Amino acid sequence: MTRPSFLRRFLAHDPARMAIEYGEQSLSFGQLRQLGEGTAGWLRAHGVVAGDRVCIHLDTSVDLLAAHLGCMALGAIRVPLNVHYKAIELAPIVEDAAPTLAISASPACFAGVPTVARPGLDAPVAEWAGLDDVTALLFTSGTTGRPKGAPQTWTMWESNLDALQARWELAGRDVLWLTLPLFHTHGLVVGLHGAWLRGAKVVLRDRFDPIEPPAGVSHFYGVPTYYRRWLPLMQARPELFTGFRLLVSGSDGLPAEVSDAIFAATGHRILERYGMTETVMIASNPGSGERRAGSVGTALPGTRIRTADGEVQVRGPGVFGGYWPRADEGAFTEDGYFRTGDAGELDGDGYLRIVGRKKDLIIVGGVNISPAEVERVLAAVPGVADVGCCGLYDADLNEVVVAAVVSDGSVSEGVLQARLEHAAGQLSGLKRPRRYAFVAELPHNALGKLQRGRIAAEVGFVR
Ligand code: MLC
Ligand code: AMP
Repeated sequence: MTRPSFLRRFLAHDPARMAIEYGEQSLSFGQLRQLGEGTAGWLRAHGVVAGDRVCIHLDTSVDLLAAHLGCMALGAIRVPLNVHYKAIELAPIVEDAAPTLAISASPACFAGVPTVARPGLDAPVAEWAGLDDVTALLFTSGTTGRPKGAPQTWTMWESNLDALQARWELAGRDVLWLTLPLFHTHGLVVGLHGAWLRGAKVVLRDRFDPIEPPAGVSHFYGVPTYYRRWLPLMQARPELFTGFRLLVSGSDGLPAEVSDAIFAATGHRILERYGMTETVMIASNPGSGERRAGSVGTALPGTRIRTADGEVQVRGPGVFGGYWPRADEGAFTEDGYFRTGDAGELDGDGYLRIVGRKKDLIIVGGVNISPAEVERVLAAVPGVADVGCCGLYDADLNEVVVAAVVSDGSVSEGVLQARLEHAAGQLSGLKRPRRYAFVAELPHNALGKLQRGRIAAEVGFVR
């Protein structure tokens, strides 16, 4: 049986080697293996077979690890879901994922799908899966407002993580302090699976707080908001950060002033890298060598980057094969490059700078938000004639969502705002507009398409 090379390498780690520390609990690689085999037996007893999809809707916990490991051992496709999402945000994802089983404490979000609150153990499977195929289905915000499924294969992850880890000069002895959520590429793939590939220990925490790092950790990956929040402690007590060998930022641009302030306080130059759910990691600064603030570095080995009409386009072994279950015809160029929708500039040395977005996307605290999804919820509010959302600079979250609203005049602005806030309560916190502006009209082009890039300036949102 051909087992995915990633899995073979994971299973070959010394069983006695420490893999996970989570609060008082610790698990060696051998214990992870046992947990995977027993959970796979439990999944099998719940009717799951290789190739089925299983929604994992759990907070960071040993249960979440068990659910992933069980799917890995059985060869089921994991569909990790954002625990902050509310029912209307999960509905289209669950519909597309068509899972055999959901592991979630909120069965109401999974109508018609057998749902169990937590995974259990059963007679262990004897063999780990032999599929070298899709191992996870990650949903990412589509610019249309409907999330899109991006199938992830073992080979995509392995080739990409090998290239990334060589660039970062990572080793098995590293200890990663992982506080990112485990349902996005950053925490799940680069963080957790990156460590599982090379046999590194992960000290896991269920959320980031700008606190003193635990003793013995050497690596940390975060979104810019984490570094913004950590900066005051770094400035007050830089000695707490001397144990780190590498601090990485990604998922959104790290402002140069934050990077420079951290460098001045601690001597660490934060390593910036750039990636996407559809591509895993695309470009990175080096572990040693020149890290340029404001740049996301050069293409990873094996990956090709180009810019066309200012858009970053990418080809390489980490790039997925297409969305599922609905292909997006425009996702790739005719010659096979994936269109990222990010605006970038490459300099003569191949260093890439992300200078903006050509796609309608707002990134709040490292979380991608489709303005169209928010607008659809707000447009249904009685009294709204037109509505448009855009991102506005925020000194904590990098960007927040704001909404410009045209009233139909049937109620006062005060009543309309209260209705809008109530409706936005159907969405998870980061999607809810921070401000509303009532305007006479919104910018549309000749074809009637909303010009979101012009909203902030036209409605007088001050950056
Ligand atoms: C928090 N909320 C979220 C959320 N995190 N909503 C959607 N998605 C998330 N990930 C909501 C909560 O439910 C809550 O809503 C409100 O926001 C405030 O919650 P909080 O926990 O108090 O928020 P805060 O501490 O401010 O959290 C913000 C944050 C966190 C930035 C610390 O969002 C975070 O850890 N972000 C990291 C995201 C990430 O991993 N991105 C990687 C994407 S992969 P309510 O209803 O209770 O008010 C990618 C590819 C790549 O981009 O290159 O890496
Ligand atoms: P996601 O779809 O959640 O995987 O997010 C991918 C998007 O995050 C990219 O298309 C970029 O817009 C953004 N992104 C990721 N890393 C960076 C970075 N280092 N700098 C700027 N934007 C980034």
